Amino acid sequence: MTELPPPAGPGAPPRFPVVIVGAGPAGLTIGNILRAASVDCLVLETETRAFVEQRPRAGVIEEWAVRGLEKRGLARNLLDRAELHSACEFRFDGERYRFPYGELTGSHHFVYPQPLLVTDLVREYADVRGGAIRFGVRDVRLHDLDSDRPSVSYVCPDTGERQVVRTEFVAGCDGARGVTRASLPPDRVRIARHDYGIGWLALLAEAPPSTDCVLFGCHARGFAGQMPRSPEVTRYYLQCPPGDDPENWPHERVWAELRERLGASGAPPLTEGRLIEKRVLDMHDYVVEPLVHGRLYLAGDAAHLVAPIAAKGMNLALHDAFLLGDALTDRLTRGDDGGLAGYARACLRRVWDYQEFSQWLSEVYHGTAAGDPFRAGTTLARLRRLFTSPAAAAAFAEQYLGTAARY
Ligand code: RFL
Repeated sequence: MTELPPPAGPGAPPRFPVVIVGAGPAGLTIGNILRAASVDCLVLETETRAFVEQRPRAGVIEEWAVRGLEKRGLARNLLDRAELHSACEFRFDGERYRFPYGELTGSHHFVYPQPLLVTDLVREYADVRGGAIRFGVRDVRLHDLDSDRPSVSYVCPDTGERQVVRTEFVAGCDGARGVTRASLPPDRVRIARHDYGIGWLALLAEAPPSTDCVLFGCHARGFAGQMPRSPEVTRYYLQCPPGDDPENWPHERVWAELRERLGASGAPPLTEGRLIEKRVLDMHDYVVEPLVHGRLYLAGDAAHLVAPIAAKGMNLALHDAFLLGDALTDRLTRGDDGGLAGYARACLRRVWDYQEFSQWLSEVYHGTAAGDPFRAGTTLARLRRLFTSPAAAAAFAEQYLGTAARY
């Protein structure tokens, strides 16, 4: 890890061409792209390195995103260790329907837990490519974004003193609860929001999965999902009221609901296990437009949140990061502004497409439990169409894998 360069003069603050706020998949990917081009940058992160390397999160990565990481030398461990998924299974009307999306598209999903990817990206950035990173910083603030001499300040965890860093560009990659989005002047941005009015109880069970693929149970009692994580640990989801208390879901109730909602003729029984994580996620989306203000460029969840319904958030974060990392590199090494000028537009086309797919899929998952017989009827028709119409199946597979030729 490189030390901060010495101040430009006695008492002058350090200067980095790019300051990246947030060490998640978006920020670390941008940092790695910049360091590969020998551009200096500083990553500021509020948590510790151990925390970001262990925070449980996503698992499903689309093939184009893996190829993007591979092209930038960031996918060695992922390609060695990730599981490949080429099918999922829907359960509705008491039956099982396997959907072989790999056969339809020739493409598959990679399943590689986000903490492992973050661990790989931190190591490559800090230990291999010599990138500067500060963990545990507090109270990050952005200054003079409208000028060509912006700066970022933070409270140093060691001294308790506020440090100022001069920069040319700020990458806001601090996720859904960060500070960079809040630095946008409210009269210059639009934040489009959607609330599904639905909660998911997210569970991790110490138990092997009951099938090798992802399961979606579309049931009148509510949605249930199973995502295999490893031979020992399985992620489950149960639809619940938004804001529900996880304490309302003791072990027996969880397993009874999972059995009911994922039940189907001929289905192997679920293997019960101790629940090691239990929290309620409220399903909502937002998109910030434009993603740019002065010298601040937002990327990943800081710029747009997509509920984990279709497993798209980290994929979009990586898409932004590839575009922004390359655009900043072009600007700082060749003076080429084209990538930065087109950044927001290029990101948002895929973002809105994925948001639309998440809404569509949400109705598939939750429509039968809406308490409205009309919605239940149209939802079941939508589900059946996936297994009776090759054109509908092909369209679903393309959106599920993000393989459209253009966005
Ligand atoms: P992150 O990963 O939230 O990283 C942001 C980082 O910024 C730090 N931070 C700050 N740093 C400095 N100053 C501040 N003021 C700061 N405030 C925050 C944070 O500590 C953190 O380290 O954002 P990024 O990089 O944009 O990445 C986004 C992804 O993490 C997210 O979209 C995915 O996890 C969403 N998601 C999934 N996406 C997929 O593509 N495939 C999946 O299978 C998938 N499954 C999921 C998911 C999200 C889930 N939850 C937790 C809602 C499953 C779940 C349960």
